[in-house]
Amino acid sequence: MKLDICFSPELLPLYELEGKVAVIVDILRASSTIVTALGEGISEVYPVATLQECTDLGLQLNCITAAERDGLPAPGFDLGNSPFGFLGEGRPLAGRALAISTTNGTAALRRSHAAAHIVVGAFLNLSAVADFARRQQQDVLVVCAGWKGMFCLEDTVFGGALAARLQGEFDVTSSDATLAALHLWEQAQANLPAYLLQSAHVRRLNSLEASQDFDFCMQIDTYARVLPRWQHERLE
Ligand code: 3SL
Repeated sequence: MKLDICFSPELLPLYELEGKVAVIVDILRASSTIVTALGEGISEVYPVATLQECTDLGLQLNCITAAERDGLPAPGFDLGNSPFGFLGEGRPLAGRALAISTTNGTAALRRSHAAAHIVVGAFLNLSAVADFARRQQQDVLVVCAGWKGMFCLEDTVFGGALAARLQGEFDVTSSDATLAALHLWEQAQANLPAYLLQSAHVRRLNSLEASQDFDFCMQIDTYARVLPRWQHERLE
């Protein structure tokens, strides 16, 4: 089995997804937020591409709606794209469904539909993703959501962390993308927050006063058993 990394959804047409496990990653912040939502008791997540779909689903299902555009909460929805929206004393949103639309993360998910299995990965659930990959015994493609089609450091470092976990069981050396991600992870692992503080999206988040989200998203395995998995047209 092989683990490969697609640095941006724009590169997806170059990859085969059929018969593979696709791991969708948007560390800052969509995949971290979705993992947190399910970890805090949200019953199921409907990732949608457009704001209109998000509004419509909210009405149709009477569910929580969350939406972000350009890093800011989109007006007219219950929540933005912060994992802190799902945290709180007594898990106030537990049992509710969620419709969510974000700039890059949910779009990357929708574009990976041809894969045999689609799961959502973040540092917060690294072990759950690695365990699932081991159980499936199929090739893995890490799909980095990036930023508006461009490379993102934090998503790629996650790919390196997953490759490091699966080294020995998966071929992680035959793709230059995976080799590069492994090298980045080697640099980053001693102090992940310090390393990723230099990334462009952190600067965007800082300027949007969302830097507490950054610290939260850097935690490894806070939700080690939570694996958002695409089934029946939703993540559960
Ligand atoms: O693009 C996305 O999907 C978001 O995760 C970006 S942000 O972190 O909400 O700015």
